[in-house]
Amino acid sequence: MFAQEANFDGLIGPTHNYGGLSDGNLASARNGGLVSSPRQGVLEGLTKMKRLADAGLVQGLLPPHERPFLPLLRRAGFSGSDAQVVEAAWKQAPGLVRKASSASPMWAANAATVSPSADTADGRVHFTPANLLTTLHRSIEGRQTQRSLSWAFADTSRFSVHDPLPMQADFADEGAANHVRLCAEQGGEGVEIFVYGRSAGESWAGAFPARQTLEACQAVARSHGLDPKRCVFLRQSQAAIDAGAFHNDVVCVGTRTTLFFHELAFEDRHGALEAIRRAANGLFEPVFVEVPEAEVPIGDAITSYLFNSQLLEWPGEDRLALIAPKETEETETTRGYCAAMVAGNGPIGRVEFVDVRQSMRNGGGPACLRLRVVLTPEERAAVTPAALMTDALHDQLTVWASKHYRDRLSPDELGDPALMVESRAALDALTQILGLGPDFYPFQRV
Ligand code: SUG
Repeated sequence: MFAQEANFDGLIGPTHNYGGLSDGNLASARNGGLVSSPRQGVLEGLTKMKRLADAGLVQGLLPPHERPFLPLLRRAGFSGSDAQVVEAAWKQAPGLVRKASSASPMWAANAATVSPSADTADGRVHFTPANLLTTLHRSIEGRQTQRSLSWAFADTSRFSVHDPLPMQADFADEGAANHVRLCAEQGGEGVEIFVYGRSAGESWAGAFPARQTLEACQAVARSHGLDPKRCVFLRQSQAAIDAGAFHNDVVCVGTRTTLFFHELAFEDRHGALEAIRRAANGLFEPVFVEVPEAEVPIGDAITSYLFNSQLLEWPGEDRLALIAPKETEETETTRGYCAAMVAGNGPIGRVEFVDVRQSMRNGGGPACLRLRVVLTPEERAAVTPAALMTDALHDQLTVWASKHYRDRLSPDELGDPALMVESRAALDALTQILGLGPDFYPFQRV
């Protein structure tokens, strides 16, 4: 059966800021406190989406979430009108307001783990929204993400949107950022690679948190109805996590038969590659493009985000294209590596650099911003049309963002109730543009 990969990008929300919220994410820590530009951020995202859509790729989007997230502040004991809640919380617990205000749902690679219909027992596309429980600011995403996915993939005869896994550390789950699918053809059966940092109950001595457990991966694989012999569970190396690879997609990306990864990505490198080969047996021969530490030190891989790129089958090109962040071009070792790689005759034939700096400063590259969903033509036709990018939607959203988004936002301004009012106006207008319905956001339900 023919199928094609679609990319659903998280539309960057009006409160995009640098809160310094993510332990183990070096960019987030380094840039905490900087002044952001929510408007520039959303426009960078829209430009990337348009670039892919213009090339003939299937491009979709997922709406931003409501921020500040008042239910969190109310649950923490703040009461009164919404403005009073924000004001009181800002006085007594400004850190909590910052966490309730992050635009982190933009990183759609963490929205869910997705299994295409060719891999699942019931022949539907399965989605498990990530619970993101390791960080408080992201732990509030799962339910709204489930709503977004149920909006975009509403046809339950073709799509199955699960509940997030239980909110307990044994089931820590960060979604597709720790998942790679390899296949001979997108529409054929594939090998699903799940990467975890720790096991449930294991004592963890790492410098930074391991955000994904083996048990979460296994639960997702089981509930998606995957064939156990086509699943691979790999342990991420502690060295990678300690160096700042808080998700596997900071050191690894794969498309079709190609796995592009850093030498230090996996704990047992040899065993990992052997396990992938075994799972692919009878389907395809995996092509491993391993980047040696001697050529690109892991520190450079992480600052440049070389691997946090979109590895795409580009219409009209016979080799894969790597859509990498500008920072990869600006880092000497990764620029050199890319130049040599495309000059060779390996599976990656072109590298294109895109500007997603607003997101990059929080540790989110081109690959973080998108959720990959492999769809047959029938499944694609069943996607809610407003979730798919068109020229008209791009133009409409550009005007919308220019009207509703601030050009500058400092983390010191997050306690301003006017920001909440502006953000809600933006989301109300977006609700109209995308036809999200009368009760998509919590503030619309009261
Ligand atoms: O979870 N940053 C995100 C970046 C997510 C990147 N996604 C993937 N690798 N797929 C995170 O650490 C920082 C927010 C702040 O500090 O304001 C943040 O949440």
